[in-house]
Amino acid sequence: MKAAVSSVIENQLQNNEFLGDVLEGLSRKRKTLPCKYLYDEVGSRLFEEICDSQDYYLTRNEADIFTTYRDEIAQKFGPETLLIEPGAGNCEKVEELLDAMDSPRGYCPIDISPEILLEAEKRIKKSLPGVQVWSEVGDFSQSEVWNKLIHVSSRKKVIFFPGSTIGNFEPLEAERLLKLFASNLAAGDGLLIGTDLVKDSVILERAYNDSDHVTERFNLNLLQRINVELGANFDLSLFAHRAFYHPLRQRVEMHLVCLKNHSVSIADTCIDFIEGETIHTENSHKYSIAGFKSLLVRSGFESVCFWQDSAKTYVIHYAQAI
Ligand code: AVJ
Repeated sequence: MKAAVSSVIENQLQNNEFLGDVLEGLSRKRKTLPCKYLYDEVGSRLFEEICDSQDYYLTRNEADIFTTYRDEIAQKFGPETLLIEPGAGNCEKVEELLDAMDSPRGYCPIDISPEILLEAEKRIKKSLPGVQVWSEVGDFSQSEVWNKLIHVSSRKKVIFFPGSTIGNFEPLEAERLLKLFASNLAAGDGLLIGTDLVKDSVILERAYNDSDHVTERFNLNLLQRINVELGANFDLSLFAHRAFYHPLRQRVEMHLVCLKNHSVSIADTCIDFIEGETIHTENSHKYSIAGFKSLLVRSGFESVCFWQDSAKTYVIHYAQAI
């Protein structure tokens, strides 16, 4: 009974934060919504579908790197290393790596979706029964969830941050996040991080406008989520998915374009939308190798080495906390 009551309260607190963030973002002159809210249960599953799509090369090419260099990567870690994965999602990428590691101390996935974490934990315990798993539900960009992990002792820690998730953060935010990672590591602990390379805009734009329109559904699901969880009345047919590369900012921007003047009510607030204006829903920053190395250095790491796929579209960096 007690547990049920406290989970109801927890849900309300989370919804209040969600509502606050949504209203704040939509009351700006240039409307925006935090991209972390794209990844509810439906959104996380749609994102998995994006990763499987032909046009979205990132996941496939990153996986190539892990398949080719897993032993070399695991050797950099050494034995008895604890692997921590912020934003782990379905934890699919880690199995190969854990398998290649010499007596891993364990695995700590962190994610905001408890359903996805639970499923992944079950799968890992089955396929790698020797590996201890400690899952934490929470927002990895906040220090609270990291404090919960402090009790897990280890010889060495490596933070595993694949998938170009760092690209979601604007450069200063990325630096803040990497500093938060560094603050949870001792000198010599590692960071294994994937970044998408700057490249031809045609290839980039195709990756975020896939021909099966999964990215479109993923983007629009954010409005559906606001309808369901916050009782809003967004008409999804009045918004269109738009994603384009911005060369100066070195990022793909994802927006929802309003197709007709109208207003939407969310809780007790009415928000006006004008034809042609957009809600900015996500950024995916692209980095050169040198550009990312200098971000690592600014954030308290020293770059050790990096690996690339055969088509040189994508990079995995290994760095050490100083
Ligand atoms: C999960 C942030 C790496 O930016 O490429 C994919 C998310 N959004 N298609 C990315 C995403 C639309 C993805 N990241």
